[in-house]
Amino acid sequence: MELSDIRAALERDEVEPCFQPLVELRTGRLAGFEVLARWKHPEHGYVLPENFISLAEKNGLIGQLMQQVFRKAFQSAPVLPEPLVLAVNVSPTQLHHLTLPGQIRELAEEAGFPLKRLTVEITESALLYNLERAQIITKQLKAMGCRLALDDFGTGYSSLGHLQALPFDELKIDRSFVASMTNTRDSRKIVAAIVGLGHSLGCMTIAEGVETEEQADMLLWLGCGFGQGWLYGHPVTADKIPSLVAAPLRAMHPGFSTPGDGWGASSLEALPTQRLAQLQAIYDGAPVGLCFLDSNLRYVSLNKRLAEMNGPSVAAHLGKTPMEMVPHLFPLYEPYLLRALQGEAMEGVEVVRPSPTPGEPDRISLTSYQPAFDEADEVIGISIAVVDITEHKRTEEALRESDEALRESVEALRESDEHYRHMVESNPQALWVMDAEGNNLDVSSRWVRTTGLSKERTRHLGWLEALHPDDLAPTMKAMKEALRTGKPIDIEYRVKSVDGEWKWMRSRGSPRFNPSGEIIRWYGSVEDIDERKQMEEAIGRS
Ligand code: G
Ligand code: G
Ligand code: MN
Repeated sequence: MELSDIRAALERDEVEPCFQPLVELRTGRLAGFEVLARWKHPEHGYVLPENFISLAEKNGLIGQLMQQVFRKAFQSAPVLPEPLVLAVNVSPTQLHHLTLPGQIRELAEEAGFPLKRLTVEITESALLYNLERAQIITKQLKAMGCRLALDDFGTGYSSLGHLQALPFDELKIDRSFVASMTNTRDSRKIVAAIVGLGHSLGCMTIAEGVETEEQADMLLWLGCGFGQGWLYGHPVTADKIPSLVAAPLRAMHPGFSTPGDGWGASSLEALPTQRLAQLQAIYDGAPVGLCFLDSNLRYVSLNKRLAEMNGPSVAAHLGKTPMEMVPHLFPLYEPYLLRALQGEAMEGVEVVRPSPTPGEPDRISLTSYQPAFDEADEVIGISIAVVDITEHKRTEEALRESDEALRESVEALRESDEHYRHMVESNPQALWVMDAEGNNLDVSSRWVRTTGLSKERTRHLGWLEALHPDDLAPTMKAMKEALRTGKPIDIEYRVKSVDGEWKWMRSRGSPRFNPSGEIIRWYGSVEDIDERKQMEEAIGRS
């Protein structure tokens, strides 16, 4: 292109605006258009700005070019309903002319386009020549009601000083980052950082060059507000605006783009809407009441569980304060809320609150308060988790009670056991227990004292050791008979006592049966009948 060509183009009024949609990522709503200059060449068709803008800039024709583009753009105002905006580009060289704001105002007012719906895009390089003058001009633009956007952010100097020095409302993320974001971790990080920067400065973020659904998903996930690019539409001439404005909302996510290899490292990483759905499910399904209060103690979000605890619906809480929602409980919570607002985290705060149903016992809950901080370490809100531990407390109490009862009965048992033992030991008869096969299981200590045979030696058939050899066979016979028939035992035999004498004893016992009639145990006693025997013998002799 020659200088004469561009001059001729301007004279013939061949430079025109094209309009590219700006779209809100979360909703797909059309927010406005960026105005991009095109030279409608009689032979070459539409010529792109890269081929004529810098030439116009170098030759002092940019002002004239701007007038031609802006005037035509503003004339589209009638087909551009509220609140759609127009974003226009001004070249770095124009930011030196203190007349720029006045020119823009004149052009807009002439066409009846409201300045508050105009965004002026400035590239960072424009600020390098003369920051002071740029400050004056941008201040004026702001005073006129225009919004200011920093264009192609990330490619130029990206000086934070510029961001601070000029009153930007929007950051436009350069399309080079958007293009590589889905494949390159670093680009993704840069985009995330710019979005974060935008959030903390209170600037809207607009991603340029959005071409795929995958990019849009990721941008949304990173928190970027707006997008611009071929995915939403190429720059079009003014006559196409009405159909774009009338088009139905872009579905937020018309079918998920298949996550490519570039989408995170793990296939488990879900897409933003799925992620949100998952988080929401966790939030609502938690067996814990959860909410977030902003620094004015208004409910920003809460889960169903907490709404149930408080009574009113989730929606009824939003924007309200605990003082309004649970006035009777607020005095209990207030001290903790105030401390959390001071930045203190508290856990395990036990609160007793009256039951929502009258007549029911008090509810007991454990509450934790976690302050949320912004980048400047200021508390921006409080995250609260509430667990109802009433049932837990009740079972704990019941457990303690039953524990006590158990201890008491054990005590009683032990006592009765002692009574029993005492009874057994003081009994003049020796007591024994035997199984169904005739094995001795236990004897009282009187047997041990009488025979000198320990309990261990007495066990099984050990007791036979104490018997007089002559009495062994008849005793065994009688025992066998009793075991077979289940009839009571009643036998007499001599045992060798500790002092070496033979003593007559009488052993008697009876079986115990289980419910099906089988013998499970024999219980019996051995009685010293020696004196009686001797008397009988004496009588018999006399
Ligand atoms: O759409 P595209 O190829 O049209 O834009 C190329 C570059 O030209 C972009 O950086 C854009 O900011 C710039 N540009 C487009 N239209 C104008 C305009 O009207 N004035 C100025 N100064 N720059 C423009
Ligand atoms: O003002 P700025 O430099 O942002 O101008 C936008 C430029 O980006 C224009 O050249 C425009 O045609 C171009 N553009 C707009 N959308 C896309 C896109 O989705 N992909 C690519 N590669 N370029 C785009
Ligand atoms: Mn731009």
